[in-house]
Amino acid sequence: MFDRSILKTLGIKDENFGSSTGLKWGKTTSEGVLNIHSPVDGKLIAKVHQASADDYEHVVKTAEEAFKYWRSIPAPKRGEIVRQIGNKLREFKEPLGTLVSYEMGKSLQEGWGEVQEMIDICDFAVGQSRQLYGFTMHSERPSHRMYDQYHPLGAVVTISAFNFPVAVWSWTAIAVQHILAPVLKENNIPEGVFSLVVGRGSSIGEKILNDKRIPLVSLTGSTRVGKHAGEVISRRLGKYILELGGNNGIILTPHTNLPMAIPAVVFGAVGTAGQRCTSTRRLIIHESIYDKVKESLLKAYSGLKIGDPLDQKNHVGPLIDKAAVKTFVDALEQVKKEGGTVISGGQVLSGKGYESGCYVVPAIVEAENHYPIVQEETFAPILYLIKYSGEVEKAIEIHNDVVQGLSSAIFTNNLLEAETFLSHWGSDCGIANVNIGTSGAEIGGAFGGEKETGGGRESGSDAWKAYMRRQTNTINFGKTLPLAQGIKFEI
Ligand code: UN1
Repeated sequence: MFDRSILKTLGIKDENFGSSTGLKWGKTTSEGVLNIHSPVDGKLIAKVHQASADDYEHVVKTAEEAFKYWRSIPAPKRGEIVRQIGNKLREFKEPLGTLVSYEMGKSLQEGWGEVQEMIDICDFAVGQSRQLYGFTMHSERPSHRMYDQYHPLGAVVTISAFNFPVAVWSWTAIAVQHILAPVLKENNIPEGVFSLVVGRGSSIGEKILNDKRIPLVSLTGSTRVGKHAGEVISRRLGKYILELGGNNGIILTPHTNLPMAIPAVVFGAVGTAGQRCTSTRRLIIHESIYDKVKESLLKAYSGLKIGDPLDQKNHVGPLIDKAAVKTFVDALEQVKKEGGTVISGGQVLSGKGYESGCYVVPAIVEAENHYPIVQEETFAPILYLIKYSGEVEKAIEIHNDVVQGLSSAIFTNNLLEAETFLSHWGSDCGIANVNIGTSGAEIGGAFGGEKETGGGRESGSDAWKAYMRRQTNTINFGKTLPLAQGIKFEI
């Protein structure tokens, strides 16, 4: 049961506006209203009036102005603001995580985990604010010094997806904007430093992609949307970071520690009801352990509790909406046509507790990697079991034989297999793990993937560099003007 007083705690009203520059909100009501229903119980959570083109213009102009102020603040002082934001998120972790769970349908544990991910990123950014290191280089010219610096880039837009409404670094949630407000106020941060626009992709989205005032767009979404965004932004030579679809696989070799692997596979496949970019979709199993793995998974799946994600006894909540349920059902129909066998789950649940029509029983399917549907990312809890024989190289070949390249894993206690998987002829993904699953990455590592996943790294490690403007500086502290490459130019 969702406690509606949480909405009040988070500043969510029955009707909300879709744009904000910090403390101030737009007032547009003419652009259509989004009725936000929970997939948990089908009830209306709140209404959001979409932002207009004028709202967008106002937000970007305000952000441009704010940037002039914000860039003049030393990085560690900017980091101090982020520290305060992290503390505010700590304060609101429970209600915000609960709202994420209710609005999106993921389990309460995962909802809270998502807010924890924001807090971790804040902590990371605070430290980073004192570590914007660049290289120093030796100049070929006498009495010259060279180094690089990282400067603020400008107004950056993050377009985020429904499955991680707050953690995939976004300020796009109305609740988050409200949580930040006191920090902005207490520190006299001008309007425009943290803004929000909720609007239609076809109007506001296109404006962002085409807007020369936005030097960088970081987008999490489908490959279809990402390809379009990449094309449009490239035309204006803007920068983008794309984190798109994954088709993540786990390899189980004969040297797998099964009691450890099975929970990792199940969490990867059914966590967030299979709606993470990092969800486990393909399990590539050595023939010698195939039957045992299949049996263990069937047993584990039969114990899964499906229902209200706010009730902590449940493992699996609803899909985001009925369209997602249809995609799940259609994919299972498709895989059967292509030769696959559904060996567990696949039903759409109805009756008490399932009134929203968004609950499904996670499915296990015996399939082959080359089936067209297996090659696609279906954003739903479907786990394909794929058999391999021979050495680990064969499993890696199957694993890499998809167009996506986000997350991957191998379970093995054999050093040679593990290292082969991580080698340059191993997994071709942005994330490759040994003895842990494909989902639930820590924020410290670079997050993103190769091939049709888009190539971007949206956070972690040195991903910060992409959000900054790099500058090479050469300083002449001599009294003559030697040219590089030994060129002589006398006047
Ligand atoms: C996503 O699904 O878009 O690794 C992001 C994970 C999370 C992030 C997922 N830390 O599963």
